[in-house]
Amino acid sequence: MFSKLLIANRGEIACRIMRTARRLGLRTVAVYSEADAHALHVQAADEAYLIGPAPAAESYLRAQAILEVARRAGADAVHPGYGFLSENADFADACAAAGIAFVGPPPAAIRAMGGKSAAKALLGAAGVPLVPGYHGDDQSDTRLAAEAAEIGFPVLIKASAGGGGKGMRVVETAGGFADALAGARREAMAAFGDDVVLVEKYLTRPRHVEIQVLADAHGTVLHLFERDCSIQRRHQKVLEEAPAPGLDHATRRAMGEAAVAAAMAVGYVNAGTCEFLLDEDGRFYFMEMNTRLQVEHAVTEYITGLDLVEWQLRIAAGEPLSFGQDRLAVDGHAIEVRIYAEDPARNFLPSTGTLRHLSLPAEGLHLRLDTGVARGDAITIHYDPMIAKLIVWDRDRAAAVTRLRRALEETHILGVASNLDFLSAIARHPAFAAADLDTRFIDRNADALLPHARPATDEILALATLGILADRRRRSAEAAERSGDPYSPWHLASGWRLNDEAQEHLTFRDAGEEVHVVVHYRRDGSFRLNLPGGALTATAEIGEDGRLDAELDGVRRRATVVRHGLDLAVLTHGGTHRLSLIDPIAEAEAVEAAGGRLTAPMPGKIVSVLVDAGQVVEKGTPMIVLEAMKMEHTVVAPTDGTVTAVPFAAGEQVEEGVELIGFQPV
Ligand code: MV4
Repeated sequence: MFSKLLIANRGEIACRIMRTARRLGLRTVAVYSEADAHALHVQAADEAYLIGPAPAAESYLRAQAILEVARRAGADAVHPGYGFLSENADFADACAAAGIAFVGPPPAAIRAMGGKSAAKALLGAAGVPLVPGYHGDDQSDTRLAAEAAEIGFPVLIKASAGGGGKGMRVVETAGGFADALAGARREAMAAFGDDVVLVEKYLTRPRHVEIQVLADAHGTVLHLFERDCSIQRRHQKVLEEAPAPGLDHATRRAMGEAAVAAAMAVGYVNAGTCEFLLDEDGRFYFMEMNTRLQVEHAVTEYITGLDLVEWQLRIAAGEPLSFGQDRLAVDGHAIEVRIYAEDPARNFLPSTGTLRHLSLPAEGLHLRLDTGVARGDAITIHYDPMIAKLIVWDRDRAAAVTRLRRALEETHILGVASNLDFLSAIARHPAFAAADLDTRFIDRNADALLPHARPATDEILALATLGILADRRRRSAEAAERSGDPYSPWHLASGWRLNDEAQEHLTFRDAGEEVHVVVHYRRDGSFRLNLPGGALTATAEIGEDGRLDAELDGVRRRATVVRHGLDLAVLTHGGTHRLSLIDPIAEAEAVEAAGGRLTAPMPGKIVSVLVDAGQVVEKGTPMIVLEAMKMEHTVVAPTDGTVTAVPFAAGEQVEEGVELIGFQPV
């Protein structure tokens, strides 16, 4: 076995590989870009080496720089993970030339599987079932048109060098073939510099079912059963599961044997995946082979009990597999979802920002989290916006689906947009529960899965309001503690007013509309909330982490209410609802953040002071509560900055235009 492993990757896969490497007693070497200087994978490694600026082409794709680190560190093996250099045969060759083991397949196998046409020609000869079609060298228009007519419409034109759907064209009739061929060639040339195409019978409702193979260097080739990855969006996998629901034993065995035959035909060694299309009639067809460990390998690990990275390392170190096909069996059901920083409401645009809030469910026998980020980390444009993979396992699919739903309810992310609500909608959808799967699942159920700007319910509005009130009360109590005069009535965030019933008007912007909530403060510390749909009596307490414990007309409710500036997020088991506070003070010209002057826009009385001079505050931190126009207004920090002066105490009158708080933006 190796003694020191360099992981030529980042994020969750690097952390995951290091976890196994450490367990096997290997020392680990990380490489990182400037953007990843504080990343988890750098912290997790025994040694870490900077290899360049953030762009992958200047860091994680720099084969020579990585090999130089391997030499300097004295690594005897390199694991490429997935993506980056993982299917780069030249890099695998360079490792071998440097006397460093490449934890992956032989370069010849990578090259053989690199092009669809050559792969299909090779595997077809080995008896692997292929979609009826043409993948020959004669690329003339007439030959391709004739082959399409022979296959029968609809046909699919695919780029041989392609992947991820680029250069694909569905052709319904002979009349459309010439234009579609020209378009597919143009796109293939632009994307891959290669416009060789193949033509296949178009399967209208296939499932994507792939087989994990594991082959050692001594001629043993096994399959570790299948994964169903049909739930994809624009050829990006969203949810994967093992085993494939409803796959009968005969098909499982036949598909596994086909994958083993494919691996043998290319002299495969190490972990790899054969992708198949499973048609509605139960027939399956080879699509392509991935010569690397896949993102979704964890579901296979769960149902087989194997650590695939461990066996990758052992195989690369020359060890034989210590078990045969007969020792492998499917145990239970596992489902993985990929949590991405992308915004479903903006057509899944990648979302960049800082992970201000990242709460993930507890791991255990039934739940695994592979992540490479922590709260406070930045999600940038430089790399794929993966936040974490959440994997659940149970004895059968129904139980696993239940666990998935619960786990997603307990996952909360703020600071970047995420696809969490989209994943929850899939997990809760009846078609998913019924395993009504095919590669058009998302398209078919888009209306139920994709977000619509749903207005907040009265309950959500109440929770948002109570989050604000309880947080203010908490901060006032802390200020009272600090003031040395804890019993001053001015530290009560009770909305108390002289000769007037204590009340406050809050206006929210929700789903594009203004919504009003009137708060009546009650002497017993409870609140009466007038909401759009009616009134209710409520009490609430909130912790520093935003966890709210509320009672609405006697019914207990838990939520997390997180605020940044005027933006609020109410996180409940039903998902995350975002809305923002419209505060006349915060929105009026009163807050002159540019000059750092926070002045009173009108005469008023200081109700409570929530910060101290010298305190460093984040944007949005409530700093002072002013009563004006018979309403309370909270002045918040307009940017990150430092409180430089607190000229007034609770209870004091202030004239229009006086500076309420000395504030120095960062
Ligand atoms: C197909 C197909 C239907 N019929 N081939 C998508 C990209 C590449 N992996 C191959 N793909 C497909 N090939 C024939 N003859 C449908 C797809 C396809 C697909 C396949 C698997 C998972 C998701 C998909 C989404 C769209 C289309």
